[in-house]
Amino acid sequence: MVLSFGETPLANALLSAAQLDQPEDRLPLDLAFCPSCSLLQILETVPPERLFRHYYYFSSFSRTVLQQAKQVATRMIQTRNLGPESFVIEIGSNDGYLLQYYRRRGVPVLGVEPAVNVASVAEGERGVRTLCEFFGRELGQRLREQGGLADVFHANNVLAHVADLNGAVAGMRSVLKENGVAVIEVPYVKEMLDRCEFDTIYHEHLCYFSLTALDRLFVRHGLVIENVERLAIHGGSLRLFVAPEKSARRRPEVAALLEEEAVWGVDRLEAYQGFGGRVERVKVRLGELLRELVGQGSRLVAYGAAAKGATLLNYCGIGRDLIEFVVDHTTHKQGHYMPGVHLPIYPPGKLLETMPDYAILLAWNFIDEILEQAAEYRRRGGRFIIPIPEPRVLAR
Ligand code: DWN
Repeated sequence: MVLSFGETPLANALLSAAQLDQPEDRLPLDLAFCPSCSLLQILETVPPERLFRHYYYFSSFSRTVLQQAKQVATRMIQTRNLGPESFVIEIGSNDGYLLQYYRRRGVPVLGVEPAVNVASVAEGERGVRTLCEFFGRELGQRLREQGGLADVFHANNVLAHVADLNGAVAGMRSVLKENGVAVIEVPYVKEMLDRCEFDTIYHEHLCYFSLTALDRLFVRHGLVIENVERLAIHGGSLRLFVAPEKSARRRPEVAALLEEEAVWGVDRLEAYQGFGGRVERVKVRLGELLRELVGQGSRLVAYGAAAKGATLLNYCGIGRDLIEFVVDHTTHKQGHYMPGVHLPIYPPGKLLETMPDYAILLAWNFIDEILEQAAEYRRRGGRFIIPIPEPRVLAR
């Protein structure tokens, strides 16, 4: 055990007004390290049907995400010389935020997205053919039998959500062409530890990956990580290029990062044991800061009804005694309430309407994009509070 959050509500289980006075499920959220496979993981597996069949997270609500998606699609089209004869699959394809860029260039695509409400946006608004299913060994085999082998297979911020990791990776191997490549993005555990990003821990995220743990996972299924890149997105991520072992050509960057991980002790419990203490210090310091401001008569709100925001607010005990409401530009979230703390979610316009003194930035991973959008709020004297790694009030 590395850190226990106790029993917490599901981070994306936003509530309607009618649900506020009904009992709310809380489940154990405990972070543990496995010494045999070097995987940091939570101990509770919530059935995926419950977490992902109806989903409030739409990737296209972030310009940063869209920019990065367009960039990688353009790069893969060029470097793999993709065209009308090619085929690109994405699992966790969400609202078509990535596959739309392949489709616009005439490359046949297939999305796999279990959330019914999100898959319908991909199909309805972006014309991206989407299977509304969970991806795994069985679907991978079925797609192979149907002849749909992929030149490129994307999985962005998906693997951490998959309970049957081995089944998903076996499925990936099934649908990849022999000279195909899987491009996989995952939040990087080293960034989470170093920047104390404890709010990214919630029931959807079963695993917190290192390259070492992923290397062991892929090798088990005849896949080789041939390249790895560090990305800034989502608080620091890895982008892996994974190919069937026969065609894979491993670049030195992979060995270099594996070596770096061995140096900091990725496969030893000691590397993770200090994390809990640092999280506790952030929790105390953030509570002190917010209470001090409210004690001075300041009014506080939150910005970004992010899943990570639910972990932060609930674990730090930050509720309506300190925060009046949350603003978020995801239309599907507006009018709902944050799980556990029951903070109402309004459109960002509410900020200027009410001009609270401070806004705690729950979606800190999009700080540039959000500060730009909130320029008028800041011009009028509103100030942002950045909660991690060290709670601080942003200078005007
Ligand atoms: O892995 C996951 C990541 C990729 O996305 C999923 N498990 C769920 C989700 O996590 P999250 O909800 O913490 O993600 P975000 O994208 O960091 O949440 C940002 C929130 O802020 C969204 O609700 C949208 C909102 N937002 C906004 O109001 N204005 C975002 C931007 C960029 C903005 O300008």
